[in-house]
Amino acid sequence: MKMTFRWYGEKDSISLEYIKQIPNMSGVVTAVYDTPVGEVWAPEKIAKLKELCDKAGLEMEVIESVPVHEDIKLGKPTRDKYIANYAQTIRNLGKFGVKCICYNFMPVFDWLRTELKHKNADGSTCLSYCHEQLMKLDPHNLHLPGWDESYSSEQLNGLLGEYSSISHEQLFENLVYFLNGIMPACDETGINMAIHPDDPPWDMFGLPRIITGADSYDKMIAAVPDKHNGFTFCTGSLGAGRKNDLPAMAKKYADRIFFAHIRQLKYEGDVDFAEAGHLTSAGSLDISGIVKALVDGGFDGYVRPDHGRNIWGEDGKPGYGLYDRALGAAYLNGLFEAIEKYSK
Ligand code: DNO
Repeated sequence: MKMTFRWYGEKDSISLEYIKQIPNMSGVVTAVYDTPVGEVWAPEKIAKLKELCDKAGLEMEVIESVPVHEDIKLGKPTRDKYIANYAQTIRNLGKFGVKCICYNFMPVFDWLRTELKHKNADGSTCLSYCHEQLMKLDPHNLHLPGWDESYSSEQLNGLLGEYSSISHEQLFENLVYFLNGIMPACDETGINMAIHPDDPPWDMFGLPRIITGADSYDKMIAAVPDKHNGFTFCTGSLGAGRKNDLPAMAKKYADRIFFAHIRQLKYEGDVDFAEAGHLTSAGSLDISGIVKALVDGGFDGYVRPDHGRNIWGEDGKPGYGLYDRALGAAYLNGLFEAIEKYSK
């Protein structure tokens, strides 16, 4: 496994120097943030990012995310142009040593939470989700910091209307069409495509969501068996779905899991949750069991600590401060080291 850390580019308040100081950090997970969704990422922009990483002694082998244009998800006639652009971006990234691309296929919205600074008893804050509160939000006017893309209310209105006729089956077919269109670029460059699960893994505001658990994984592999078609195993996203058996999934799909986002949740009732520190004892997910299952399954991909709390007075980007993610990385390093060494 290679331990990595998400870095939001030069605008990130956390420097590459600090990231490099976290023990065992092999590289960063980053993206070109100033190219509109659907356009080709220019080699010069990728080169600049890579140069910054090189200078800091960090690899840039994972990109999160290359966002997928809504026309592709909607299956519009313009999708072929956007798929060709996506394939070109893959080829451009391949020239700079990128090995894995994380993306998602969630219509319109990326991850959804109802509170970004939920106060914990110990004074720390975290992200949380309350379904009842979510139902009160206006999908026509939503924006969360940390989303790679967000739309004006006018665009949102148009998109929500367009999706009203898209079923789960149709959305899945559009995903397969997209993957078939980009697999040749992956075969050429060796880049692995790692789809991020829907977060949380259920339909939102009537929009279909299709990457929600083991069934979705089976369907995806059956539809596109190419070895470059795989997963970002996000424990927090999948774990919000109470029916998902994460250690079983980690073991079963270990060879298709190219990237693991490992984080903890604390269940509240049957649907709601708050995020928590990474330790197994801090929440409802069996983090050590998941790591053991990955190791047992022969997992050989990238790992990053995922959302952390804001602790020690840090006022970081929600989920993406330095301290708690660094603690998460340290904990995960320890788990992997111990399990790899003693449980074989
Ligand atoms: C949130 C992240 C997601 C993720 C995208 C991948 O913190 O896990 O925004 O980057 O869904 O495309």
